Amino acid sequence: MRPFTTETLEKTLTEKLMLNFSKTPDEATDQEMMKACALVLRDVMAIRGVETRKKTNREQRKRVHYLSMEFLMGRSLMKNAYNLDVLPQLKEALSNLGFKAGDIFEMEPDAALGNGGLGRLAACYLDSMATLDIPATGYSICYDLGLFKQKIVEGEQVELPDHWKDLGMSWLVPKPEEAQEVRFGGTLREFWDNGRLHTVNENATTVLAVPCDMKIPGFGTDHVNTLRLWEPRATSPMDMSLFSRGEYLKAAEEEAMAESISKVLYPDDSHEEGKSLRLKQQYFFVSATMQSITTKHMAMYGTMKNFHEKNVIQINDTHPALVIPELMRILIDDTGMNWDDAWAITTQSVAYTNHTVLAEALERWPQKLMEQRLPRIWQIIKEISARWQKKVDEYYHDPGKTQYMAIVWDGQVRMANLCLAGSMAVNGVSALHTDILRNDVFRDACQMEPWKFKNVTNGIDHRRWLSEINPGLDSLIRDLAGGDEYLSDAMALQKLDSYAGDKSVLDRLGEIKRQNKEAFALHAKKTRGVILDPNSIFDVQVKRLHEYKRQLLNVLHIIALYQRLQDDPNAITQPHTFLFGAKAAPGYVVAKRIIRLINSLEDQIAHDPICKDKLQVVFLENYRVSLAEVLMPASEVSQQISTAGKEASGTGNMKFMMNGALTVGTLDGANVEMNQVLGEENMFLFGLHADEVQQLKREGYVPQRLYTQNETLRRCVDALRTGFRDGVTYEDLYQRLLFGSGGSAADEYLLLADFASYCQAEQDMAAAYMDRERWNRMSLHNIARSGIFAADRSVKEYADNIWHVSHR
Ligand code: 26V
Repeated sequence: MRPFTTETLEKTLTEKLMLNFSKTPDEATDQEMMKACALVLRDVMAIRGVETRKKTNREQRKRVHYLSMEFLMGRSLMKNAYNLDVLPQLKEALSNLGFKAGDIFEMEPDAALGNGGLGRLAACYLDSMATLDIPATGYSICYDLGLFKQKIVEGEQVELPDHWKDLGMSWLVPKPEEAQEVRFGGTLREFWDNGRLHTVNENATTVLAVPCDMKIPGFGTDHVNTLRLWEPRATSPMDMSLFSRGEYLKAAEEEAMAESISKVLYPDDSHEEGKSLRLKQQYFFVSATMQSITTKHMAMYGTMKNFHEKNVIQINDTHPALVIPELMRILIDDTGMNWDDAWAITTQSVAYTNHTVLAEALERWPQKLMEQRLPRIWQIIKEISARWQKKVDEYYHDPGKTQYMAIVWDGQVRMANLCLAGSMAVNGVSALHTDILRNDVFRDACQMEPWKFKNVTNGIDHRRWLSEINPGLDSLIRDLAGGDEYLSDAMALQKLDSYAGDKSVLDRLGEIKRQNKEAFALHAKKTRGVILDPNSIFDVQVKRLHEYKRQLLNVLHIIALYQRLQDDPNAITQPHTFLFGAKAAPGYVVAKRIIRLINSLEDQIAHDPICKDKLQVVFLENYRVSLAEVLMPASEVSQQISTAGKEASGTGNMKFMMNGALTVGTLDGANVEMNQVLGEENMFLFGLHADEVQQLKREGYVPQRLYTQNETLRRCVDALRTGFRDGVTYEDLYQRLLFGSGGSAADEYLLLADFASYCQAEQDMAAAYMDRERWNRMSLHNIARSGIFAADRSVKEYADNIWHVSHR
């Protein structure tokens, strides 16, 4: 049911402004109006949230608890208005009150509580879970600072703090009455009572965890779920005895210590560092969450014996893996259960999703740190580890396997192995990735317990990533594919396929893209002062900067094009704009050098008259959800060029496809499944396959050989040494490609091996682009077949195959 008409919305907004800011609409600022909008929608969601909870309780439904260190939510105003079915009414009401809807939406800061794909996936799944009427709650940390803001200063990345809460707080409701106490450190005391050994954690430092809830409305339903973000507080706001003794600073210390836990989101998603504060973050949110869940369960059922029948704990990578020992602790210490019963319940409640096979991102914690910070948890992990080791040993009788699968080994706690032991399900995020987990990374565990291993290919919120951000395309789809059916059934997009021969439809599709490109060009001019040419191909690579994602391969190809232009100014007939957006982890030196290089190349090309109207490179500063929302609809080429076997899935690839961009890509992650639905003729594939990559590495890969043999390749790799007009040279990157550096092999990610094939794919793509009708037809097929990548499909698979919860 639509909660407002334009008129009632106008009236309610006016009242909100009055009550909260003592202003009439003509006095209110855009900021105040943005907050008023949030408050008004929040009220509706609050009421529906209560109804949802009551209904779930009444029906005693099983609940999903989605634990993630990251939820990359982006903005919420347009999204919530859309899902509550009042977006047009809101736009009109704002306009009637003298505001521009676009300006109001722009006021909202992104809630950037995530690094990249893993965090954005969690946000998309929240939307689908609510839409499918699944009783689900997301849990994370209410970071003060989200992912850093990126500035480019003299070609280099500079990180600035992201104070998102100043305005972003509007959606959050603190629930101090549901606070939990989390205990760190202290000592253990054991005693016998009633024939049972009891353990108590004494002299621990306690931190209060206060929930801040954000409501998540579904689309086409009144169902409203919750995202619960925990905020730490010192247990006593200030130690008054210290205070009265005049030790003011010491008193403030405890408070500062507690609150440091949620100060900042870790901005490195590539290298595990074993930092103590991150472990604190993990246990803080995991313990608060498990206590909150179990308390509610007990209140409702009065027993923990049926916990696994009424709850499922989904963990987003290993970051929340401490739920396993924490649930054991609660069951044993707080409810007096024996080990075996507690273990049976735990291992039927927890499900683990793996999101990477990169060894350097695998979480390991020093045993010492665990022991000191979480003594009781450490004790339980030791016991889990010993029992798991025994089981593995009895199954394999192979010391090599026992070591490989060990949870505690060599002074370290290996979180992935803890998850394998303690979960009922383990899933990869694309068919290829799951294959690699089954046959390689988790091979031994999979042989022992094959039923645990599942695949759920990732998906995206197609309402946000298509309908909401690309109104032109949305209206074309409504005209061709049965109105708004596709919003709740993304497979309805397939109906577009039957218009492949309809010239007028193809022209209209081309025209929509053209308009979106112009809109993006305007945006780029306003925000960055760069002039883009809408007649050129918009060829885009936006994602975190990682060597395995191979932004450097893209750069090498652009250098090759540039050098070709030097030799023959007429070599390029089709103007080409290469757009990049990427944040590098602040400590990832090589990634930052690649950003520097892209900026050098941008500058070089911009200042070379030969390139005018032919070639342009643009590095888009501060790539984030809200920038992706204007960029995706305008993109024509999607660069998905990771070394095969390295990208678990990719989800940007799906956003591009849904908006009609064509993919230049390797057979990696979800590109493989994309290729299955599209056929070779609707994308531009290149490069080694995952098994070929492995084989080449086994045989001994010698990039220098390719460098010597391929003249084009040699010339552009050499350009790294000489550098560009800004005087910056890239000897370090040259060395890394040809000889290796910093402990990594020469050309670790096989850029040189895939170079020739990549250039060919780019050439094929540019040729296809010249035939507008053919291109638009390919684009139409991409949109038509993207339905499978809707998050609704993924979430249904989780619900049916892993969670066993009912859904719409
Ligand atoms: C790892 C680490 C390790 C160091 C500490 C901080 C930190 C934060 C995040 C991560 C996660 C890395 C894994 C990840 O983001 N994987 C991506 O997951 C996407 C969703 O499944 C998938 O599409 C991408 O291919 C995959 O790279």
